Amino acid sequence: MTRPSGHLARRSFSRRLLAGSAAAALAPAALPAAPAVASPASASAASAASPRRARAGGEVRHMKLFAERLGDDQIGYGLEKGEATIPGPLVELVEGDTLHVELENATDVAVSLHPHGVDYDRANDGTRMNHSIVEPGAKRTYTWRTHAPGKRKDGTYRAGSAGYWHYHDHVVGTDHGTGGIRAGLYGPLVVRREGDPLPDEQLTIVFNDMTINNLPKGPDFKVTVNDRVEIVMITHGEYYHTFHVHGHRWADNRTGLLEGPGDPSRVIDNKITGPADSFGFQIIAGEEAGAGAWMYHCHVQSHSDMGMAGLLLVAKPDGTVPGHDPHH
Ligand SMILES: [Cu+2]
Repeated sequence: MTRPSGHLARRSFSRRLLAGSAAAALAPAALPAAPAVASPASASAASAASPRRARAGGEVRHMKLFAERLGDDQIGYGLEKGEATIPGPLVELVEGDTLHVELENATDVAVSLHPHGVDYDRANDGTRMNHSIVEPGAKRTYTWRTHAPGKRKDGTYRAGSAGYWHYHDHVVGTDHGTGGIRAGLYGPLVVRREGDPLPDEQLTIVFNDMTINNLPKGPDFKVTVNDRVEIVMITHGEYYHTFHVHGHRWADNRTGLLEGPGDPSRVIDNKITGPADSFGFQIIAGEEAGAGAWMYHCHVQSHSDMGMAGLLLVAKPDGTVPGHDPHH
């Protein structure tokens, strides 16, 4: 397992990541990685107003990713050179969209991009076996396609692409990308269905071996009470974990949202998750619990005791978090 050394260096790294994810969440329409937003409406017009909804699919999107070393044996994907993060940038599509993503390899080892959940052919598999990796200094464009649900000619039902998915390297270290995933080459991939509610804030939490987002202690995330917060939860590495967040619950289905009073989906606040699993859900921050510092953590007790825990800081509109002592 990866137990990173260099604790102090890692904390400043964490703050940089936090700033990056906050910016992405506040201005989703400004980023090529977040193309599901129909218009750059005010992101914090939360709670009382009905949520913004995902636009119709069918668009052709282009984006660029860089892979680069971050020091301390970490490697990340980023939208610009020098801006790689762990996890990598959020990629967001609507069913029916096609994404052409160019990967430029600024590292000294071959890297690749392998997605879960979307449609791709052999040339876009991101594996050495299918000759779809990127040598140091080279570029390659991967094409991912998505589709809406429908009926096959034989009358059976074909699932759509919508879901909380992820992408990762498949070649660093071994032909399974074991070294790349361990180093941080992974990120979230959200495919929405037309009309799905859009969040005000998005957080990605990755349990990777005994780290969260490759940090030895889970990062804290700050949102505002009544924000519609979307959590994308991904697991990588060697272990099984359980994901728990305090004060909030979600439905164990595609979106985490009940579709009505008769929706039979089980409502949970804890979910077992294993390597390469991913799920996501939306919550209204502090809906029943109120503003405060709400822990999220792996509920395998030894894992949380070893650092797999962080805070969902739900601030009051004035920015303060009741009961939270940031120096504790
Ligand atoms: Cu765990």
